[in-house]
Amino acid sequence: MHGEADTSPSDKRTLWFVTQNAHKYQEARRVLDPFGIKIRMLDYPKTEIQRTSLGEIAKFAAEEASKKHNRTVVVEDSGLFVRALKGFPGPFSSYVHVTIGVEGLLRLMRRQRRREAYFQASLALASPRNSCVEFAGKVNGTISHKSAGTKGFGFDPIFIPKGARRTFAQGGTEFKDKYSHRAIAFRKLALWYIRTKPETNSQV
Ligand code: ITT
Repeated sequence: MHGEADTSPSDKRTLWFVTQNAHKYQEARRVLDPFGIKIRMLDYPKTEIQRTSLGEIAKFAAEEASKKHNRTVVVEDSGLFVRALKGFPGPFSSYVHVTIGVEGLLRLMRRQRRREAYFQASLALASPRNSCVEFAGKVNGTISHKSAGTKGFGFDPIFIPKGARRTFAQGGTEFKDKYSHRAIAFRKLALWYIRTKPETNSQV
């Protein structure tokens, strides 16, 4: 599963999601589809400034990418914030996943009885002419004691959303879309988009 072919910037009826993470893209697409909003993947590395605020990281990257590609783009920055680790890995989640991974995080949590954590997603929608619009989504939950499940990506095998008994990786797509930080943020974007652009699929 990889990025769809890039097309010309003159494709004005599309929101372009700048991401190299095909899972993120598929999740966004599933949420936006019922709203009739078309999204495509722009498989290009976003610039990640060193900040602790996911919103600031997403905004900077979106504004830069919209100018560079001369089109309306969406950027998402997300992360897992673990209470017992004082919010770690937070904005460093991608790096931590690639380095110590799920098992490494479980090791850091070995003696912790308090296992609360949350995922957050910050979205920034930018176009070359208009100012940036931001949306956020958050899901509270706990870190499991063992990795469980094979679906999804990243820290899905160790995150149990509040009110559920399964990890995101055990639950699969419908379960993920019901609870996830990303689904919440993209639903907010969709409602804004429809309200602001009654004729969906028109350019932002
Ligand atoms: P792009 O920057 O190309 O969009 P990325 O995966 O590097 O892709 P981020 O920089 O926003 O995206 O990193 C967020 C990391 O947080 C991600 O790589 C996962 O390790 C973790 N993460 C975020 N959302 C997640 C989710 O829904 N399920 C599991 N892990 C998630």
